[in-house]
Amino acid sequence: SQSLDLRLPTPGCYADPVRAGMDADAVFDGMTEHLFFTLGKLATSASLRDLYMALSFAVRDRLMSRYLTSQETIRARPQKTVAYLSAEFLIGPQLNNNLLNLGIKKEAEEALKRFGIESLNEILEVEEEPGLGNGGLGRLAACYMESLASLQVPAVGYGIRYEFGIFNQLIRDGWQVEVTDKWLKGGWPWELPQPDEACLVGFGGQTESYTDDNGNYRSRWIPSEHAIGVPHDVPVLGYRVNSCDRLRLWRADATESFDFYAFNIGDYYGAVEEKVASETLSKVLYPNDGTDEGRRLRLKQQHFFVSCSLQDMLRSLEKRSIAVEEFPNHWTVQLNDTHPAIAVAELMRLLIDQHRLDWDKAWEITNRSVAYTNHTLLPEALEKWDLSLFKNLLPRHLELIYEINRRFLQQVRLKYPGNDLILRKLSIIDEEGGKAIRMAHLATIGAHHVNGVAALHSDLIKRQLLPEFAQLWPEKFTNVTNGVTPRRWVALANPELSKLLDKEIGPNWITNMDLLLELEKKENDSNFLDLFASAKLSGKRKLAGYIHRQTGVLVDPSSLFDVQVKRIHQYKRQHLNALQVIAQYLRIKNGITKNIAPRTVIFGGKAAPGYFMAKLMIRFINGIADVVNADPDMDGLLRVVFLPDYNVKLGEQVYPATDLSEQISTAGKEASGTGNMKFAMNGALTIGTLDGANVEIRDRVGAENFFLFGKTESEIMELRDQGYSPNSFIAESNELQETLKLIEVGHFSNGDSELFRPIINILTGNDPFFVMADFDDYLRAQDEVSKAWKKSKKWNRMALLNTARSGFFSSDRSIREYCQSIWKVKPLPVEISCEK
Ligand code: TH1
Repeated sequence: SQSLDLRLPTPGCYADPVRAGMDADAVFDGMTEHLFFTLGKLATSASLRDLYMALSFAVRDRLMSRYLTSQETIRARPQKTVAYLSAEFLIGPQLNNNLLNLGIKKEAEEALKRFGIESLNEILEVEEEPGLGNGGLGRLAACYMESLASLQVPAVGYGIRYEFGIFNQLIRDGWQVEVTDKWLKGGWPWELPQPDEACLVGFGGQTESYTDDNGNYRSRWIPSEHAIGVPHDVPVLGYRVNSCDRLRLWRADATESFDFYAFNIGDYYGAVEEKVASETLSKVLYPNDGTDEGRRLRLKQQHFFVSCSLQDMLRSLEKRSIAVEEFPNHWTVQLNDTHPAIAVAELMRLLIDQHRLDWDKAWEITNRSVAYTNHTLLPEALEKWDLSLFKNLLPRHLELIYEINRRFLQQVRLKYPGNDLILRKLSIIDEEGGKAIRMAHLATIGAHHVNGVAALHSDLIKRQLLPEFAQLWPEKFTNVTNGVTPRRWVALANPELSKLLDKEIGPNWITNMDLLLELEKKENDSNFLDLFASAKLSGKRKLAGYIHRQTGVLVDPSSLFDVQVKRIHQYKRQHLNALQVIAQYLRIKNGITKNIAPRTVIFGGKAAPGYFMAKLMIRFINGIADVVNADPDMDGLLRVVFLPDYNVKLGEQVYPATDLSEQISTAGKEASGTGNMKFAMNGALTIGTLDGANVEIRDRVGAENFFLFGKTESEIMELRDQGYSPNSFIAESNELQETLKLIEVGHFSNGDSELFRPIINILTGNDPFFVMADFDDYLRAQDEVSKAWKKSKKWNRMALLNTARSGFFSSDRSIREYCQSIWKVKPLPVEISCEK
């Protein structure tokens, strides 16, 4: 073994300096080697894509010593690791982020020059982003992984390697068209498949009872089918640290043994079918953001990745000969919404059926390990599984859930004797209508902490969503306000602003966003305000170019860029914004232009393919855009743009270019929002309701630097309880009447008065999201915006104060809070001994 050791790198030094040097020469050599040996290309005939691949492999090589040393450090040091379980990780493009966090952007640019590439952007352009998430929930998971690594906290993100992520969106004749997202075509250089760490997962079949060797009654599960989960690992490097955590995404494979059996009995096609069925498991992401479809394949996906992940955690203990009873000291398992909530039952099953623990011990371990984050109060988003479907797919889990529920309700009975109503309200089983499993109840009972994602939201969880649970376990409920990573959303997305910040306050803001407060001193410094504004203008010029290339619309970078980018949903009220645009259009048509600021109103976002109203809202916005942009009366005053295919990459262009951030959801409906934070950091002012994290953004940046409008959550509730009638609000507003009239006569649909009828009907019918109730106040706030825009120095000061006071919304702060109050984990610095 002595001679073998000599051939291995020394511990803490896995870097081969020849292959992984950090200077431009080494990066160039790495690229040349990868072109030749990995890609089979000559440098002379390499395409942009070849160069992207070569640079990515070269950068990946340079992560490897940090990645392997980090994994080895975590393995060797008995310290708690975070397991972040999420059905979505919307990680975005990887190359630029890894260059930034490694600190070799300049070197890469230098190396590219030798291939005749003048700008790194040319290469970044060709990167496919993995769309493994719908929106905020998936992006939050990605920001949290980046912050965990940057804070040097040992962590694994566990999820699914969907073969097809969120669809690509085309706009045809104003309608959304969905196109499959083939992100893996041509190979994705950032993943490391680990087939030797595959896990087996069962589905279906039945349970049977038996007596074990000690004479105890037990249940065992005989699944009728299996799938294999193959981990595909993505290194997640922290910012300028050695810590490199792991995102472990499971791909579903068919099981070989079943194939063999079928071959022997001659059922070749049957075998292939089962293989196809199990590979379907990780085939596609469900494109619903905040609506639950209750589909069997979705539950299968959830159990698949949760089971693989828990087996992986248990195996990590076994490998180190750590007793399974120690699980809570080594793993803290965070459930990102209820999508992985089956973990409560699956961990119990693994502990009881496979590791032979008794119920009480298994429950103690489960409860000490698991915590649950709720991300929505919308009833249509709360996961409920039809009991017969659940039993059919996971019969053993159903038995365990019944027992969890029985013991829990026993406890409740002791506390509230004779109160059957409260039992019905708290039960995991929903008995109303067809019986169903309420996943939020399972998660809440199984977890040691339940948190919401903004102060208001966490409060509403206690008051409205789970009041009986909050009364039973007040200490369990807490808040961790969301955050976003300043590395991607400022340092990488906004190089102009970053340069200015570096110059003014030094580079440490990137890891300590509270330092931005020093900018407050500059609020009256005209020189500095001009520099701040020109950084913004440069972002707007770039976006204007992109808009022209994508949509053919010419927009004026000196106009107010008024932006709403997020999933299209009625509760987010893109139609409220659209109505406001029509009102402005009418004013201009009527020659009332005195108080109007020149605006470019920009929309972007995808609608769930089955969500008719959301898709119609996209058509509606495009109908308005067509009319407005073709009307010479609007020149220099109003432009409307719908940006197709909004995703992480496009977000990186949009946030730095925005003056006004639209955060206009019905109060009480948006749990937090995270786009709102990205805008504020980049110096946009917010027009918004008192909803989600808007409340805290306004508190931090100052009410005078925020355009507030709309009914509060309690006013909305009151209105609803009184029997809300939108028509009473319409009756009081001439502008609203004129606006609705113009839509009804088909002004934005080539004279077709039917096309947008469903929008009119819903707004004048029961208007579930109180658009009519908030319209006038919204218009008033928009007038305030226009007025403020015209005093450009004042605007720039307000914008600067938004950036200066946005530090709280760094995901570093959120992650520190999770670490201290929920996970009880500490950083574990990683040492690399052989690098300079
Ligand atoms: C979002 C919330 O709507 C948003 O307010 C919040 O900022 C974000 O999560 C992060 O906390 C949600 N996304 C989903 C997606 C699905 C189901 C529920 C939610 S809640 C699929």
